Amino acid sequence: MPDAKPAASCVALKPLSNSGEVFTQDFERYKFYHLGRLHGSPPVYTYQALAWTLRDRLMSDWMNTYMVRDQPGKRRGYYLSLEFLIGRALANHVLNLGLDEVTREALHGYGQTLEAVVEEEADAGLGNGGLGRLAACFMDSCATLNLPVMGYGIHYEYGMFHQHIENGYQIEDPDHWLRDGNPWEVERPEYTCRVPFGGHVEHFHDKEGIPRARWADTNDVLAIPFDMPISGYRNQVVNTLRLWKSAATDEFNLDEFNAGSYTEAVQEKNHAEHISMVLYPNDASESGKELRLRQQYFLASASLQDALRQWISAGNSDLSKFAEHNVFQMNDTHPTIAVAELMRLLLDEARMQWDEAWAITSNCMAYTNHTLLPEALERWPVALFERLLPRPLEIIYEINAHFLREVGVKWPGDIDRRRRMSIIEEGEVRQVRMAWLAIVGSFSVNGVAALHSRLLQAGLFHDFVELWPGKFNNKTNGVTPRRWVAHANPGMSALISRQIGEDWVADLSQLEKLKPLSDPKHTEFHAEWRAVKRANKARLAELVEAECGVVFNPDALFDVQVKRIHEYKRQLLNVLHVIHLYNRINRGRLDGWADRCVLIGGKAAPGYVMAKRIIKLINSVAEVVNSDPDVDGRLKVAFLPNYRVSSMEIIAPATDLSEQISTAGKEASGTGNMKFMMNGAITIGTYDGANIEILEAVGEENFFLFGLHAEEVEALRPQYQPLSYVEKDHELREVIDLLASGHFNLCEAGIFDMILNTLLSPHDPWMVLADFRSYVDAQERVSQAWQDEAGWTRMSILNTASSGFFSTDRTMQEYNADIWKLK
Ligand code: 26Q
Repeated sequence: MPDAKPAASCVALKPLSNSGEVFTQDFERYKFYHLGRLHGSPPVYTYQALAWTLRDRLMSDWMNTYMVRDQPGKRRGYYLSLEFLIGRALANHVLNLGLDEVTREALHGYGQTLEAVVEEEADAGLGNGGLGRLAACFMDSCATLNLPVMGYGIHYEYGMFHQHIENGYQIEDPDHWLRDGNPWEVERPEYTCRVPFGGHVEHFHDKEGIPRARWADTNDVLAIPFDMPISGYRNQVVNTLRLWKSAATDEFNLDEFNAGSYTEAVQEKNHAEHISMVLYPNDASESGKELRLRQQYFLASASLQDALRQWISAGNSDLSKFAEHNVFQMNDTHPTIAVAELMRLLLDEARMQWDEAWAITSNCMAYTNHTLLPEALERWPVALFERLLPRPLEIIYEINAHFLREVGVKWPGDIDRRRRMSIIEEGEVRQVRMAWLAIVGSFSVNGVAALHSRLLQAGLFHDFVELWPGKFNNKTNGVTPRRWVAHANPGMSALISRQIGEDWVADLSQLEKLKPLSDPKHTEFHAEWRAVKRANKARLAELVEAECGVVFNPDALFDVQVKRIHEYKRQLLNVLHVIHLYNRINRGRLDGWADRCVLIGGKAAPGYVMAKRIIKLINSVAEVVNSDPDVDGRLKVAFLPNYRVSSMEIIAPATDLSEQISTAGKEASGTGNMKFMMNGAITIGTYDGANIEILEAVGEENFFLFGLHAEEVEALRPQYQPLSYVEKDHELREVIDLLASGHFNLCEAGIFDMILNTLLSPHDPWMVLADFRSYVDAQERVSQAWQDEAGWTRMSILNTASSGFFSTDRTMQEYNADIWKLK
């Protein structure tokens, strides 16, 4: 395939005019002359015309950024991820380009607001949760910091499913986010790659007598790239997120075709197109699914081929220098087949020798781990690998043989250690341990918060730390302040900018300057801070009423837990507290009461029965509480359906209390916790993940800490007796009794037995009841603190002011300083 000429020789593209007049003209040309829509047409066409108008304005910066990057000898980074949870793009580009006024002006003539038009864009939900959203925040910060980083992912036809609630139960609907087209993406068929699958391996000696392998009779799939622009904040940088779509080759199976089996021959085409059809909606490893392994290899192979092509097309001839100029950051183990794939490309295609290929591979791969749960560590059956990826499997065996030799030299005769560290797990079903492959093949391995990295190094990865202590490091997560403050919270942003100027948007540490204003003597600032929060709460209340039919009072405490539904995240603990509050109302124990609106949202993996039942419980409790006249507005409970990026943009700015209540040692980091903090919410949380760093940044007096610490959890586990807490604590007993009485499931007997049984089981891995008392006490401190308006406002301001560390700008600077070393 002919390559586009190295862009270095091109002339810089001239930017289009951003004058109001030209912008409006262009917008009208798209709306009327391109889309053929008149006044009064559905608003989605206004969105499309506006998106095209903006994309044109990104194009010159995009091309120019590309040209600057595409020079020989420049070092580049690639972020490999099966997920990019981007959300909407329009308002983000408007903010980054500084085109707010111009955009509003263009819309004004048509009686439409930017706020309304923005709602027409579908969320690009190409991710499950934290890990996928982190990748999107990283891309944003890399562009803002002018770091030459390209994202590689999959162009899923269907993103994260839509969730709706029927009779309290989660129902999943497909998310066809591309239905109305995607105005941002640019298809680049000229960079199509071929990805091999199946077949078998033939061994031979080449002309120099060197043993070589040929992967033969493969069923190839085409990978077609779709590029999404990633704009930096007001810096003329536009990076690229390249998403691969699978397609069949035009080579029909001729035998079948000639035998008259036209449909069978075409079926293969179908098979190929399935690879990029749908995102797997699990946020924990669900091993053994063939299509998922296909997706992983598809992404790894296409991206590496593309990076090698870029390297050569930029004018570099000597592959031996590849690792000096290229680095791949692997987002969890999902793309780590890349280690074997780069070896294959260097050995079989570039005809390198093993040692040289290994030196390159192991010097340009880096791996980020996002979980401590051993059951979530990816393992693939060797038999599946053998059938799908016979050549990469051979290479993995070879990598393992070299590696185990090294282990043998360091610990001669230590058979048990060899068994533990082997990339191949022996047993009834032999399996490839993807995390071990990632560690062995990478020069850097990091966790995502201080505690998480420490626990990884002391536990799961300990053998490897002993072998290569220098490889392991921590990179505490962050979130982008552009989306999560500047865009999501315009009221607070304007207030902050009036006090300290606008520079905080690209340098969040400047929020520190707000600290003096937290003193209640700044009555005016305090009042404005509260007014902004009040308005944001009114906006969320509208959403909750529209979506759930529940009326929230903006003057009550907004107590929010939004995240994937998972037992370790302990939405159940939250529900137990709600039931406890309900009991207090019914028994008239209203001393020190604070009115609360409890909002819970999140998706359950479709196959995760317990998570789905927890959703049902939340809805059932909400129904009972909200319809009980004795509650009389003191307590409201709602489950917000279809929680996604765009809902968090409304939720975070409106939250008073951020629920981060995982069993200590189980949440690797959390990132929702950071979005809430930036927006002035106060955290009620366990000593887990990045909560710890949040607490250290803001101070213990501005954080509601409760619960066992990670070491205490593990020490208690062998003798955990949940019934003993029920016996000792009459308020807990009241809660359990009410739940067991069937009060919340009068028409559906027994549906919550599975929940009661795990809560009361000594084997409950999440030890919910162990933290009940401590949680309820912390919630009581919350209620007291809420009633001191000035004190609460002070805490709120201090949370925002202390959140600078949690910008992904800082995270990306650390990745770059310690791992990537890009200019
Ligand atoms: C694996 C195999 C097959 C199918 C699905 C998966 C899969 C998909 C997604 C496994 C895990 C995930 C996502 C994990 C995740 O989101 N982890 C979160 O990462 C955040 C960013 O680092 C952390 O803040 C959270 O603590 C962590 O739970």
